[in-house]
Amino acid sequence: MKRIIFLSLLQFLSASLTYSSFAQSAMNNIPGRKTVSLNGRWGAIIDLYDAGSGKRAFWKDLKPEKKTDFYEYSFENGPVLNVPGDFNTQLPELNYYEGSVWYKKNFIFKKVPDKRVFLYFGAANYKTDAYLNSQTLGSHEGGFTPFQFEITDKIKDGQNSVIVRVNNQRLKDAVPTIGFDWFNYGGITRDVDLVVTPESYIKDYFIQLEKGKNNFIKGWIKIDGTNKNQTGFVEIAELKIKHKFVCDSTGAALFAFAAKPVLWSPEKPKLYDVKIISQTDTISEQIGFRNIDVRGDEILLNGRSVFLKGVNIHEELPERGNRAYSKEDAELLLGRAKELGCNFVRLAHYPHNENMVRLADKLGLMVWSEIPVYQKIEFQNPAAQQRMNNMLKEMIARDKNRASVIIWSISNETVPSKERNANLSNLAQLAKELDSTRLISSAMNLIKYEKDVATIDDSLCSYLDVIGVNEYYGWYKPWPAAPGEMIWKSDFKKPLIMSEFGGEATYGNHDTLMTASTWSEEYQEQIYKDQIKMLKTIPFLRGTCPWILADFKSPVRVHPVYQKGYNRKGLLSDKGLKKKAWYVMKEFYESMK
Ligand code: GCB
Repeated sequence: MKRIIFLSLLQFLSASLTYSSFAQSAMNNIPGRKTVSLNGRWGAIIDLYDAGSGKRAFWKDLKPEKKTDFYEYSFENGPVLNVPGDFNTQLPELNYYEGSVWYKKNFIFKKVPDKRVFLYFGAANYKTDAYLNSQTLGSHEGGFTPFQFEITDKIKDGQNSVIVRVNNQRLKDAVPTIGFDWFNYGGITRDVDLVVTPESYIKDYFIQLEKGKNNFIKGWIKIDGTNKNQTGFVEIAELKIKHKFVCDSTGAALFAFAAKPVLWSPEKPKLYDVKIISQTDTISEQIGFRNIDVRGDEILLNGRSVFLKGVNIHEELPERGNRAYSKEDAELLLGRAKELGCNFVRLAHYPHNENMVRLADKLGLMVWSEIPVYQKIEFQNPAAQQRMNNMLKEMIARDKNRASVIIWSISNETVPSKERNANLSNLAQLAKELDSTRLISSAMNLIKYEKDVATIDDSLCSYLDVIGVNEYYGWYKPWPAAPGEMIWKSDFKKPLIMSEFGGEATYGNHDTLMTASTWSEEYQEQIYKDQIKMLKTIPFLRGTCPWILADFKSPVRVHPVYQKGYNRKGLLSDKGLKKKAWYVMKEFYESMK
């Protein structure tokens, strides 16, 4: 066992290294570190034709000096954008924009001897090139995970300037690829921080109960810097624990000790102050301890069978119609999930901002976290493969200490092929190597029908711990049989989560004709009633996630009367108002108490 964990640790660390050809893999627990926020107002240049990337080199930020000098750009006196925040909803001319935007921020910094400084981005969609004081820092690809650049040698005492180009063009070989059913919000969508650390700092750590044991804590830490051979302690004062660790020459240490924490659960989301103390650094945060496992077709939380009462959520605020990013946004979104009676949320279809999972820890909401391996990914393309792997690593690296996160999802509705199967089995394997404590899942939609029998039919399921199925009976697909009479079969003997179901309704549209074409709340309500009738008959069903909490922007939804650029499958409208189906789902969850 020890060998397996240690191998995984080494694999994890070497994996992080290969990735550093661009940005570095990011340190974890930013809220627990000494930071200087670079959020706020940034000067911007909208660069549709990418003029600034070539000879004109906007990142040099040149100013005319001689009489004959002129430059056809300036970060001063132009548009200003708020960071964090998608750029599309900040300026009318950026509404449907997909291209490059340059950002610039000046800041004053006081250097501290022997400290290292990092420039940390919570996320920027999709491709980022970063520069400090006209020097190249590096690039990052992927819209939903954090990354960092070390700037210790580049940052100056006094005035500094950071310039970033973010490009949100959809690309065939990207992850996600060109087509997806959500709004392609671009820009620096999450926090930007300067992080100041000791020369040798605790870059990363993982701490959780040993799988299957509720009284034994295990983990590892990783120190980065020149002083790697350190000793230190894991301290959980409330449990009277101060456990010593000794790092090896690579800065890695494994630890394990007996402990009897109150277990984290939706009913009692107990969190402990956990402190990691090395000779040169100390970091702390609140962490919950719980065990998540499967036994046959059951999902076990702390050894007891649970049913996941979930809802799908996009990272978009219905009330404001923009990318969500803040603690307050997380409170609004997860508050609605709690109000619906949920103990579980599926954060679709990409890792959401860190406030969401940190709040889920506090609220006792279990989380399904997913990478944007969505539908028609170019699985045969090695570049796309590398992107998927990086995203998985970055998602797990950031959130592995969140008790709320119980499922890593590796994909959504991909089409089986030799390449897909090979890639997804590799991803499942990688996820297990990086984190052996959680469950692996994926949402798929391959079902074989024979009269009233629906059989789960995707070989992908053999790599998963939990099967996710998206089905839209009553909307995209007529009911194969009367809802209460359908028979679900699976050869996999694994738990099933109905990861998507539902239909569209425009808030306030009423009609008793019960036809889909009028987008009525009544028709959507009936879909939910029928779904619940069917769901109740599935013996191996262990969770439900209606699609979706709220109507969300999607440029593929172009019906001029009913959709107007929104996917209308929300239980809430685009203004957060409750549709009839909301009450059906809420009643279902309440009946399960
Ligand atoms: C799906 C997708 C989801 C879509 C949804 C829909 O199967 O997973 O991203 O938004 O259906 O509304 O069609």
